[in-house]
Amino acid sequence: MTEQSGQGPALDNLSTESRVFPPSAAFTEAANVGESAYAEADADREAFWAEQASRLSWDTEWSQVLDWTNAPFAKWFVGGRLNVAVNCADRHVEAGHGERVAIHWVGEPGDSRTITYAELTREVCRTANALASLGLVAGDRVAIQMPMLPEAIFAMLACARLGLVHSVVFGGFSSAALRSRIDDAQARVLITSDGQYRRGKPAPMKDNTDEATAHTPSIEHVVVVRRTGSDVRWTEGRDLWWDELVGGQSDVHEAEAFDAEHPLFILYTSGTTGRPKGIQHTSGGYLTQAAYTHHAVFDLKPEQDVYWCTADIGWITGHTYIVYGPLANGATQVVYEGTPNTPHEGRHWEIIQQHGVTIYYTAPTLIRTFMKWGAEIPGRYDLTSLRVLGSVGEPINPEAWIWYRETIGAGSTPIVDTWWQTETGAIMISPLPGVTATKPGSAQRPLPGISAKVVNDAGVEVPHGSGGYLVLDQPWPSMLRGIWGDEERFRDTYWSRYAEQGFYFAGDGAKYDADGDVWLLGRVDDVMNVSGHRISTTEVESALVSHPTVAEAAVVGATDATTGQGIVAFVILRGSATADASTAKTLRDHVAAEIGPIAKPRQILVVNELPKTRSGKIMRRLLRDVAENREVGDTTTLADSTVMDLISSGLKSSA
Ligand code: 6R9
Repeated sequence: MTEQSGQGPALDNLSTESRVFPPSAAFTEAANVGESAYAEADADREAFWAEQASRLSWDTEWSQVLDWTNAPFAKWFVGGRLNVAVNCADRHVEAGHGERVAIHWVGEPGDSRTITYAELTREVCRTANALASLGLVAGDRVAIQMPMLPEAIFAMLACARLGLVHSVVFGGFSSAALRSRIDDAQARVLITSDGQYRRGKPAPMKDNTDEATAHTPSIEHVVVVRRTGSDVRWTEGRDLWWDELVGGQSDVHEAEAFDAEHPLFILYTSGTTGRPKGIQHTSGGYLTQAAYTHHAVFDLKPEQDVYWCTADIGWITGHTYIVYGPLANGATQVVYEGTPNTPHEGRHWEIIQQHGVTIYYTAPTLIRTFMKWGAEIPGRYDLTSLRVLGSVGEPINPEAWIWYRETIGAGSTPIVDTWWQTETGAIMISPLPGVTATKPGSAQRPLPGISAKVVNDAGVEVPHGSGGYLVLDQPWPSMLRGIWGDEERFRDTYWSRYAEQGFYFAGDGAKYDADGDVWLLGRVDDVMNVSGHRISTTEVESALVSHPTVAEAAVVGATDATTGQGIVAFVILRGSATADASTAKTLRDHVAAEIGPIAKPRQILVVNELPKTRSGKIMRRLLRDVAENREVGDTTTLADSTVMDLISSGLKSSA
């Protein structure tokens, strides 16, 4: 493989990892999905997905499973019609499970709420009636910026029920980030809350959305959930309290069926340029793969399991594995509002003990944080209910994987390391807990019905034992249907690299081990992965240069023991500006205000020069060497080969 320009962490220990953990005979015996699923799907992929689509309730059967004639724009379950919200709520009540708990909601301050499928259905109907009363019609966009409250889930499902397209914006994103997302999607309504509980304290939320909506003419109404009771500014006529708007509505709503390809949501994610991409997902295929993967990968038994995914609904993991997958499957799940160390570092284990959680799905960055806090903390709780553990968001290092299995999983629970993306909509590569002999650090094998390959620059599959780029060589039901308003960018980003072969380019480096299992090696583009959050280097660079003292900036993701990668910024100040003790803090705060606190650089280094190629491209690879305290690599393509010496010596003298 040619040199990677990428940000991928060097997972050196991966190449020597050889431990294997097969499932117990008892687990295999009772598992939802067995080995035969792979062969069945390989024999007839479309028939396999048609069978999975039959888990859902359709108003009209499809006439064709897949139409790929207009590739890369797929149509799945052509002509089929369904209502996504009915599939996630009403139908479970109709099947006699109205009293089953859908959501054990746990508030950060200790309050809680138990919501059955019958109540969920009524709440979604009320919310749908409320949104319809605002004049919203199928196809309109609704922005949602909210903490992890039940109302966020009601709002998403109410949109789905009405055929409205939701765009959930992570609660930690700044007003500027929210504003650009609202503008791009031309959202008519924004749903938010007065505030949120964060680390034991109420924090404002509506202040942030007010700053955004001061400049978003498309927004007609802002619907505000009361959470913290804090004071908010109020725009008469535009702003509406949720309880007043929704509270008085009927809890009956006749749902209309929508086409399988009706848009369900847009979710913005970072790309290699400063402008986030609005990833578009549709209804029938997305829900089919969300439900199937949740059933297969987590071995969900809706009658017995208590499932908990710790993601935020602002990310794709929250969309697919809190809202759509689990609720389509009639699961009982925990939804937790707050941070893992409020009021103490055992909060997650306390919740698992209290609710008897059986399936726990989290991110490597959090596992590493738990490791830092110490094994004695989970040791104080009864975690014996756990039977499947999941990981998502970034490659998991074998050390964290083993700790997770030993300390949280009593040395016996299968771990499913799930590789997927906002764009793929649902899990693509993962062990199956009743089938796969798992290997710490490897996502291993594409799921039944999914095809992925590791290829070289020419698009030729690499032999076992070698590395290259991960591609998806067959369409899949929950694949993105485009980038909102930008067809060209969709083709360019994902389909141009291997246009001849028609492969989807995932942007990740990967390798096969000797057995042909897949190991993910991190991004190969200028996208960083900080605590499982995708942030583009360009995005942070443009935030930095928007500060009046900054002339130029280069940002790299440096390996970080806890967050996977940490953001390190190299900045050149403008002529008149001089660096002093407060420079780094000022710039870090500026980035937080421009993008959000998650994008704050871990380190800001003021330099006089940046390493560039003759064509003017910043050589981030060299800056990463500096950021990771390594010997600086090959500098022969630099326009000025002395630049790195200047940077390195400048940093040493200022350290
Ligand atoms: C679901 C989600 C996608 C990027 C992806 C890859 C990284 C996610 C991973 C993983 C290795 C895993 N990634 N899961 N890398 N092993 N199990 O995280 O979506 O936020 O769009 O990020 O995350 O680099 O390309 P998204």
